[in-house]
Amino acid sequence: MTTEAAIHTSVGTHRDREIVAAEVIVTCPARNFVTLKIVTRSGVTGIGDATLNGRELAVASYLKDHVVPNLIGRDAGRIEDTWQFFYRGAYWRRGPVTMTAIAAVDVALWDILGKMTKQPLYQLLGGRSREGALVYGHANGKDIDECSAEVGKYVALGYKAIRAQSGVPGIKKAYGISNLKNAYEPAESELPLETVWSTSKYLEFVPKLFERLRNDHGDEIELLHDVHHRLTPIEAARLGKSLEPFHLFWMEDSTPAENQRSFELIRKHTVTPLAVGEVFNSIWDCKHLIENQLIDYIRTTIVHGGGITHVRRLADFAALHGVRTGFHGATDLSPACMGAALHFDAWVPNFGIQEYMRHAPETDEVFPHDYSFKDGRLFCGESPGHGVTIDEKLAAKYPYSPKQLPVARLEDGTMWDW
Ligand code: GCO
Ligand code: MG
Repeated sequence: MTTEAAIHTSVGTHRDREIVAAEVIVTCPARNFVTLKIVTRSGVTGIGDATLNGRELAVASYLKDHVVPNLIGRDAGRIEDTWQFFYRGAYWRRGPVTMTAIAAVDVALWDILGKMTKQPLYQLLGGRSREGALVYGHANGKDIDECSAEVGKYVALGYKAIRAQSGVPGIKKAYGISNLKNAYEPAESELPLETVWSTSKYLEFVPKLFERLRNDHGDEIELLHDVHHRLTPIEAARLGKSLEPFHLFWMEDSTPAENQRSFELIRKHTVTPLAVGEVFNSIWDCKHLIENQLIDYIRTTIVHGGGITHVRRLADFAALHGVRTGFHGATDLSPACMGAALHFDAWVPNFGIQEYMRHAPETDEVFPHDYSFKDGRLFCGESPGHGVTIDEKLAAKYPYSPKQLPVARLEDGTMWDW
């Protein structure tokens, strides 16, 4: 027996593990999703989410044209080496398209490893640190009354943590407010919808919203809010300070974070906990934020952060600095990402919270999964791998539908951050 064979007997021989096919599946069951499916010679399949909202086909092309040809013939068991090949081996590194494509490969390979070893993914990561992951749902309303009523609905459903977004008087289409009844899907149109933003109106309004929510729903429920990159650092500092009496679980993405140092200023002025990072793709996007303890929660999740292999490094680095995870979990991340994220959440020692925006029934049908919700928590299942599959026949019935995210302008027409 060669050394190679001896080391890997529990997951078959090198020949069994050889990748013989990799397929990119684009489907639109209520919204667009890109999925990578990898198949080994022994017939084990794994899937990974590769969805980048509004830029789906860019990732599909990156995968088809540049990744898949490099996968065929590779050993599916060499997850780390494959990650390094696509990241370190590439001259053009990082960025959302590349890191989403790498994530899809990585998650599909972890899924395969789970199936080959007959272990749920959390077990491969080191076993459970908790049974279920605390999640937060989305209460969105066109005004304070409606938003408070929505918070009430989530409380009744058993949620312990709720993100609250409300329409702002004088702003026609504020972030987070939907025309749809049960979901918020910002990518509504083929070309970006132009929205108008007013910082002064928003800053006046938000403390009133949270004062009312605390009055209506008490102090126990965790409340969160997403600023969605609209403020300058000093404005974010002001908002954080004015929200202190309502003790939010977090204030999210209060300012764009290309300049990580801008959080030094916010941090100086407020003790409202800060969350950031759903648009980050690697440790390098948040290294300064984390090592200087400028944030409390890191939101970069599996699908946009290079997969489990890289996000695990990010989470370990965050743990050294007292930063906890709070993964992005909007509906534009597929159930395949949610499945992997929930196994990660079950294991990661410095877990904080998991976002949970429920998918449409059509999405759930195309991606059968074994995770479930109970008493404000999501529980990953016990099936081998990450527990999410794709029904390819059904997926084929929902062709891609081009949609882009909106843009924002100030009232004088100046382009702003959406
Ligand atoms: C969140 C996000 C989403 C994003 C969407 C963009 O916190 O859930 O900010 O609402 O806007 O995921 O693709
Ligand atoms: Mg957000």
